Amino acid sequence: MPSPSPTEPLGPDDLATLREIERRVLWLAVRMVDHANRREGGEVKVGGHQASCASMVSIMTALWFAHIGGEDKVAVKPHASPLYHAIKYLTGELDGSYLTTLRERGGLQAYPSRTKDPDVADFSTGSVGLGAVAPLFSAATRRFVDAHFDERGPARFIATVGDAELDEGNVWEAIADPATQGLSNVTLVVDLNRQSLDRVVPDIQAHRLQSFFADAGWHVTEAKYGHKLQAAFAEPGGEALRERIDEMPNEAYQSLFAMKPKKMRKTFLKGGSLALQEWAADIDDATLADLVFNLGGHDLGLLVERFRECDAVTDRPSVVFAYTIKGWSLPMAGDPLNHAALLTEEQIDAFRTELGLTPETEWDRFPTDSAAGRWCGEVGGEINNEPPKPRPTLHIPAGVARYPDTASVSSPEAFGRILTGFADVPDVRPRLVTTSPDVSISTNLGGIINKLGVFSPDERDDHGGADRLLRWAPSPDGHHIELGISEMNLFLLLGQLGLAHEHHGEMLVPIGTVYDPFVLRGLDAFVYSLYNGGRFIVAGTPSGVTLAPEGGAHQSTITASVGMELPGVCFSEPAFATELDWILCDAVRRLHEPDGESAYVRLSTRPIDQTPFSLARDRVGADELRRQVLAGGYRLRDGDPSLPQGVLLATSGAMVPEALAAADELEDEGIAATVLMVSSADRLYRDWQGQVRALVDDLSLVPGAGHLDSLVHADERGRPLVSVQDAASHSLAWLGSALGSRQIALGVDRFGESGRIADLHDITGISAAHIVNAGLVASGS
Ligand SMILES: Cc1ncc(C[n+]2csc(CCOP(=O)(O)OP(=O)(O)O)c2C)c(N)n1
Ligand SMILES: [Mg+2]
Repeated sequence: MPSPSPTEPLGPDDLATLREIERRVLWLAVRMVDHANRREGGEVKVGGHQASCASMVSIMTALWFAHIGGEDKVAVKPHASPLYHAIKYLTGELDGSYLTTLRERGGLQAYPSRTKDPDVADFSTGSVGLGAVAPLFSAATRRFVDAHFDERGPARFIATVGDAELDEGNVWEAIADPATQGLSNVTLVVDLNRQSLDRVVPDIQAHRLQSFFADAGWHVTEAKYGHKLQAAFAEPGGEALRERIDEMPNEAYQSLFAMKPKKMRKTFLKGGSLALQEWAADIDDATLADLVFNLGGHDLGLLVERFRECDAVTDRPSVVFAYTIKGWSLPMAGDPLNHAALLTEEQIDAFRTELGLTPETEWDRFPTDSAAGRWCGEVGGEINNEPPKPRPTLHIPAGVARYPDTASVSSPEAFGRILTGFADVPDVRPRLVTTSPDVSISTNLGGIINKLGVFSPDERDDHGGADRLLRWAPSPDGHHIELGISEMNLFLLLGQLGLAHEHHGEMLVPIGTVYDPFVLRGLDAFVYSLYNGGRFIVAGTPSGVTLAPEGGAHQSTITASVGMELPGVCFSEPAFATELDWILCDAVRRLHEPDGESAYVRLSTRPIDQTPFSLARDRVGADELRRQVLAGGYRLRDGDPSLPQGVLLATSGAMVPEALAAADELEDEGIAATVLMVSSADRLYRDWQGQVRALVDDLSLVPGAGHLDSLVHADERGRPLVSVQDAASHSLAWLGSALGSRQIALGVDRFGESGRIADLHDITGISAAHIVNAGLVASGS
């Protein structure tokens, strides 16, 4: 903070300057939204949230201009993004030309975006509840980085949160998790305006929310009554005023804002105690209104006091419940339907005039020689805006584990072995961090946990029995962060671990595991973390109906499509140990590359005979096979070239045995069957799409041949195709289009149930017999 120092109380002059800045921040934010909605040529409503901005303007002014600095990181409430840009503009960190580009192509994004806004937000926000806890996971990441690398300077992690965001369960999952305990550098500031999108929340039960935080071990404080109200309470008879305000239902209190002072007085006093009437007798209407509306969330001095109080707490995170007014100080204040309301042109003119601005000066910064201008300049200089240094280049071998060529191995088993192999790679070991929502052992993290240990900020005892195979003695040296059963927490943590380089200056290699069906349980956090630019690896294990006895609740089907369709992550579904090894080593390498991305591997507990893979390697050589695996596919079995008729079978992951068995049977019927192994449908699809899109963009280009094409020999071209995957049939159903072949797509398009593998393959139509029949139908036999 520039002036005064963090320990000095704010004097009257400071507060006056801060109030001037607060008013200008609100003006710029409101005018930005107003301008966006009055731009020429708009074909749809542009939108924006002036009331949500007004609600939070005091909190954000107090934070930026009198509290944060240096390395601090803040998540901004989604609908307050114009305030953020207004602040960045006033401090000189954003060029003025952007102010008229809100919600426009190449301009300021509707909601704070790390990756697309020019004044890079620390955290993207938009899906309510996620930004609310992202700083908590960033602080957990900082704690890990500090424990494993040189300790960096202090940093505070702050979330500014709409009160309705606390309806989202992920907030409570996050604060309850042991992995987020004790993070005293975290402060969550709740903008308690008792309004959400559609309504005044009838009974916000702030006290219940506060006790949730307190029960989770947080320091809880309030900015409820402003200094004026507090002074009034202390006067003789003032207690009656407090009683009246406290007892009023939210809706009744909110309705006062729309009233003229005289009517407000009448309504407020009606139903109040005799003592209240007596106390109010000497107070004029305007003063009474000023008092009744003097909430702590708009008292800059009080807010700063609360933030400092939170800083002084050294053993747990803090939350400030700041009582605010949605639409504060604007004509729409407190209106239940103000969420998307916009000021009229006349109201904008009046606001501009109130600030002494004109249409010519309305976008100006403060003069640099004014108190407000100096303060803004100092804040801009104080905040660390350095771009992060490039990620370090990690030297990763092609593979880190070896398997007997003919053994039967499941992909999760291989996964466990490969992870322990990473612990021997010098560039990976110090940066490796594994995490799992209470499924570490069943997802094969036991080996790496034994090798590198469990992380905790302090040394803890291993309470396991002496005969336990697993070493579980948490310490600051450990590399595994165990979470409670919350897939939202898993993906939020992975996302923040995957931003360690940008937020904390040290790159990590985060690897998470989750039962594949429950990827969907954390999907919004998965999307969020990718949208933020986080880089991490996640294994969905085990997956599919091949997990036969476990039944429908644990059998994933649509996750393969989800993995393929999500941007920012490369999805793979390998079957063989070495195939997975190459893919994971490549995935770690892709984490640091400038155009890199995250990775998602879908695994199956079914042991798979490795012989076909060894044969493929012998046919084309290890280097070439690896190139093909990483390009998305390879030939696992060649069809008999002497047969006149043939089909192509394409498969992924655990369906290899059925595909190979069906191929043998089809050849017995006189139909040549080539088996294409799709190691990454995502890579193959992107490659094909890339070719097609380039042509669509530029008709003069000569069509190229993609990797998929290169897998099909000249004499096989045009042959019908049968795809089969232990996942929704749709996920590979595009292959026929890409190859120009007729296709029958087999897959799991219903919920599963318990049984043996053969039963489940039979029930869902993906058995070898189904593949054979599909081959016969496709080839017209
Ligand atoms: C996950 C999600 N669900 C729904 C929405 C739509 N939405 C946008 S704002 C809002 C209410 C926000 O209320 P609050 O957080 O209290 O913010 P404020 O009152 O300050 O505007 C909702 C439901 C969203 N952005 N994200
Ligand atoms: Mg609200």
